[in-house]
Amino acid sequence: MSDKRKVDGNSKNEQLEKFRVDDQDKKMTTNQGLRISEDEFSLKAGERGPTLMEDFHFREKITHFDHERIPERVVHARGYSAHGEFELYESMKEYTRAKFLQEPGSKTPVFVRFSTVAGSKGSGELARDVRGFATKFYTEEGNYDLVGNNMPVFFIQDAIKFPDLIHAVKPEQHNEIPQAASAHDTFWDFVANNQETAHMIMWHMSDRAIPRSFRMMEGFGVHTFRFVNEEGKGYFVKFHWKPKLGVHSVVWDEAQKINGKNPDFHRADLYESIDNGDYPEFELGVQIIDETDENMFNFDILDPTKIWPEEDVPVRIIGKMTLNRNVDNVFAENEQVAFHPGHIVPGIDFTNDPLLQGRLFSYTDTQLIRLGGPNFHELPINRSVCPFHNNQRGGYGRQTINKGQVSYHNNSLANNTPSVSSEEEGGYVHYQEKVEGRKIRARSDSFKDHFSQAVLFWNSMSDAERDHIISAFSFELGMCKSQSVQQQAVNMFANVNLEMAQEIAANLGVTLPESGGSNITKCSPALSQENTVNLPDTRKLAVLIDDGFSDEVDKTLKGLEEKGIHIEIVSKKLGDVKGKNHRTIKANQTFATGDPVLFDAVYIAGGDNTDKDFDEKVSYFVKEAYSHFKPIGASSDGNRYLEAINIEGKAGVLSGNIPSNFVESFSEAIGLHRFWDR
Ligand code: HDE
Repeated sequence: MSDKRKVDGNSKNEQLEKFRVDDQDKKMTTNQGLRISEDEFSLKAGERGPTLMEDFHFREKITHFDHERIPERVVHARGYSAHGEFELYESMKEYTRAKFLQEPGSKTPVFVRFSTVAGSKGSGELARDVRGFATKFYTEEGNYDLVGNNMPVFFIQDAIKFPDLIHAVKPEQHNEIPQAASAHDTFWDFVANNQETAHMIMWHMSDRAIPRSFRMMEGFGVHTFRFVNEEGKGYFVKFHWKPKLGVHSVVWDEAQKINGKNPDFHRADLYESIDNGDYPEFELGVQIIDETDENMFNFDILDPTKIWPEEDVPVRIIGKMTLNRNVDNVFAENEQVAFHPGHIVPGIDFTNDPLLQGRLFSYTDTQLIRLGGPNFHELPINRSVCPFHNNQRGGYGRQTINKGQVSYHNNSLANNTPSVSSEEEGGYVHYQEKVEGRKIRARSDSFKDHFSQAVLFWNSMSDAERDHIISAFSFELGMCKSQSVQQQAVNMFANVNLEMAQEIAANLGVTLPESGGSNITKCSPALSQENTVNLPDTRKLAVLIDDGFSDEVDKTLKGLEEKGIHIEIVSKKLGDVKGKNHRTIKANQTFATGDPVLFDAVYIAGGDNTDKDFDEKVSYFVKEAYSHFKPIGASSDGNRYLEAINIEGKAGVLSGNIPSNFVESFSEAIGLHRFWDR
């Protein structure tokens, strides 16, 4: 394989560098390279006369502008990306021949795009929605794309229903309302009339649908894929991404407000973290099932509406992805990147999951319209880091200049090259699964249990998570106008849990279902966010401060910073705030820009002579943070605000009367994220 190149974590960056252009301090030219003498006035016949057709600079500038939009993605339009590297901890040689999974310590460049699904390109990022989590590994054997979501199951079992699902969730046809929301009649009508959605809807109504950060979500390949090893033996495999910071969410009231205060909340969080050197990290886990165990489970392992409970099939952590570089240009990279579950490498193969099979068609097809032709693989972000050679020629925007007269196979004029590779040389060989059957449009009986795992999910939730699910259903269905749709949905979810459905029905004022429920008692602790990793690192703390703050504030802030907490100083105006000891702290937010929903926690530093306006602003800030269950701390000066609104001593509320271990206890509280028992 002489034309293959050794890949390391930086290989893609080196390749992209050849395409990067810095316009700063350069002379302006046309696209043809002609220097331009004037860029403000079009060429006219007389100062007040008509513009002349011969103004090539005007024509080029306007024409390019007129054409600078491309169709947004039909789903996952709103997304944001970053570069990074994947490092393997443990060789997977026993299970797969994929080169990037052989050598512990080896590094592969990656590009990740996170997204919402339903909203258009400019929509708010805190929609209640599934998040896309798509990773492109630039391996020495070609690009491998793991195009997953932040939930491990999907709404439907067969790709032929995807247009129906998406038509139902997108804004309604007649009035294009609502944007980026599933809280409307057509979505819930689809749900109630397509009951395979039950399990995914439980995830969709859970806190997973409103993540605190892209850095704090899990990722899942969803489908069952196949690993194939050097001997040709196959294994079923599911892929997981586990965030080092744990899985955390916001609450719904907060999500709605963030969409107004900062609709770019998630992308800004990702961009700033990488910019600050707080590189997001995700560990890659695999669940592996031997082919001989295919039928050992009480669900079909090829059904994409089912998980393999982690307690039954453990997740083996095999490597870590670190996102360490922001994009240089969002259009060139985030918009033009083309993912495809069919971008595969030797050692990884598909299964007969009918959802996966359909995706294998859709992703190339969609790039043809979105990126304007068959040469999208030549765009810098999509290029593999190993060379590509074949007999494909022409098409819009072709960049490769293929030399020679031959563009067909077999040939004698070019020694029958480019030549195919044997399996030993790295040629992709499809797994020789034995298949036989009649042509039939039907679903296997093994795919027909839609509720058992929805029940498993419900059983695994903490009390707070259950409350949130009931509130989410009540909100979403409450936004529906059709009482029939509301009733159908409530009746459907009585199959998951009768009390849950009755509570939702009561909130909606529809008839309470009388029967339902399930006798399944199994639960999977791994599904609850209550059992996730809790760390204070990179959490954002708002410090509310005014002139005359006390010495203890300095010490506290220093201590919290050492714990990895990010501090923003919020005051009445920007600039210097003076402390008692003549020390100053710079306010970088005001009460107008720094809303409580944009922070993870609040610290009331206070001041020695605060006015009514400051007191009111602090009081609003603290009440809001309290209602969103966030940790709140106060200095000795700040205590009076806690007293005034009667929250002193409540869970997650720490007063400065215990300064000796305040930093320790407060940073621990910040790590705990939310205090539900208030
Ligand atoms: Fe996608 N999906 N999808 N999807 N999907 C697209 O491809 C499709 C599905 C996912 O950041 C589109 O390039 C069908 C499951 C992500 O660029 C499109 C079906 C999962 C992204 C498409 C599914 C996903 C997409 C739109 C039913 C999780 C964003 C733009 C069989 C495993 C990738 C594009 C990015 C994007 C089709 C179901 C994840 C139209 C037909 C299941 C993360 O091709």
